[in-house]
Amino acid sequence: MQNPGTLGAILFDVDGTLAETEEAHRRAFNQAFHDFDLPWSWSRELYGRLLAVTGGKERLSHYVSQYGASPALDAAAIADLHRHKTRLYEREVFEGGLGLRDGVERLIRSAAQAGIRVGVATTTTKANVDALLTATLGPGWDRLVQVVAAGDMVRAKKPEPDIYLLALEKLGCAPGKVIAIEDSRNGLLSALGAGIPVLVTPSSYTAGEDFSEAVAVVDRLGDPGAKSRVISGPPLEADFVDLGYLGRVRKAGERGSAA
Ligand code: XBP
Ligand code: MG
Repeated sequence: MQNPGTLGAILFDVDGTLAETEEAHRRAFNQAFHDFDLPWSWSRELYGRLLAVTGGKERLSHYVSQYGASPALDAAAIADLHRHKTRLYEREVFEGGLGLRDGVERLIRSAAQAGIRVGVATTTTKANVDALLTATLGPGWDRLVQVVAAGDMVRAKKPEPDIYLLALEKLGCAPGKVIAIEDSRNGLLSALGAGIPVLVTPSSYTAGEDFSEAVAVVDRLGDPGAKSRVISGPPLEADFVDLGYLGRVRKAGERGSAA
């Protein structure tokens, strides 16, 4: 194994980072609107704008209050609608439509072998994390991903730091020993707010966002045969992101925060 430095843990964001999930979320929202007889439909373009608000229930409330969507559902009706959306999303994930992005499974498995802990820190609902990880890594996924900080476990979602602070508490790890892997500016700000250096792998909805505070930005984590390209940050020694690279990014983040 390459030297990961003093890397204690890796925290992955879920939507857009573990997998390209947002089109499945959008389909589930639209199917839920149809099933609840709501005259709403979110296009890809509109959904891209709505993603500025993290969390499905918060996104629905924002749509009602800021876009004048009618009927003006109250919080209880939004919670009902969102529960149905979650069931639809889980079903789609279990039916097998989604795979992990390049390099995710490789990094998770090599971290387990190296004794580096792995967790997720996400605004999405916990049930969605269970579904995605069961469908992709199998029912024993919790031996590989030991910590889940998700959705309503905290009061304020990304870009606030709360979900990363909770993940750190569950890991029992200092922020300087951890690296976060994120795909969005909201996620980047959330991890930085908790003192964690960040590697960004932009996703289909977030390419083009401002990641200037990230220690590194790569187009993908990559795999043998799926070369990763560094957009900013330390150069890669291999063709793809490995534990050695994550260790160097964490160290560079330490120097950056001391500067
Ligand atoms: C991205 C999100 C989530 C999903 C929807 O989360 O903002 O809200 O779009 O999930 P992350 P829910 O990138 O932090 O994983 O409807 O379950 O909230
Ligand atoms: Mg994300």
